[in-house]
Amino acid sequence: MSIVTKAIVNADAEARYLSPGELDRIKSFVAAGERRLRIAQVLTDNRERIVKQAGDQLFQKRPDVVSPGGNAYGTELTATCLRDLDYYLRLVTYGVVAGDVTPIEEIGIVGVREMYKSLGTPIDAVAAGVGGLKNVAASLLSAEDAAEAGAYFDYVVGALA
Ligand SMILES: CCC1=C(C)/C(=C/C2=NC(=C\c3[nH]c(/C=C4\NC(=O)[C@H](C)[C@H]4CC)c(C)c3CCC(=O)O)/C(CCC(=O)O)=C2C)NC1=O
Repeated sequence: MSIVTKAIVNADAEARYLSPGELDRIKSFVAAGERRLRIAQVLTDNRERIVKQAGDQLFQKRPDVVSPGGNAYGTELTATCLRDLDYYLRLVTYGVVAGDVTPIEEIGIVGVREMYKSLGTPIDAVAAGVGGLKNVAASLLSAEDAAEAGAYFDYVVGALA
């Protein structure tokens, strides 16, 4: 949910107009809109490269996951692992655009620990992979934009840690 939707839901629950504070927050949200869209555009345009480089970094750091017996061993499972990284990059673009982590949480965090546990996927390695996405993405963004995007990657890393 974006902060606009949230403010409206809250105000309507009390059948009232948006408060000055809510209008102020919406004003800054709108003012920063161009920046958020620019960030989402860069991440979207470079998604293949970001995922590929983050995957390479992860498999260097954690060779166990792509070694025999590893959860991502073999062409097919390695591709599934990279697909998961791509999922998280996509969810980060949703968060950036919404200015809110709720879409990331609802789509990609709720229930994910249990899921990875049942798949035998080392969740700390998934978190490390998302940390890699953050670093590669940062290299494509200005420092200010990287900091903004970084908050959403950090949210995912924290939720998986
Ligand atoms: C958009 C929200 C969303 C997420 C997050 C998601 C994750 C997700 N990852 C899965 C599998 C998997 N995920 C991985 C990922 C990895 N293994 C490792 O060792 C690495 C650390 C890591 C890559 C970074 C692997 C290898 C599988 C397949 C496991 C198997 O089939 O044995 C599966 C099981 C079904 C399938 O194979 O597609 C799901 C549902 N699906 C979704 O719809």
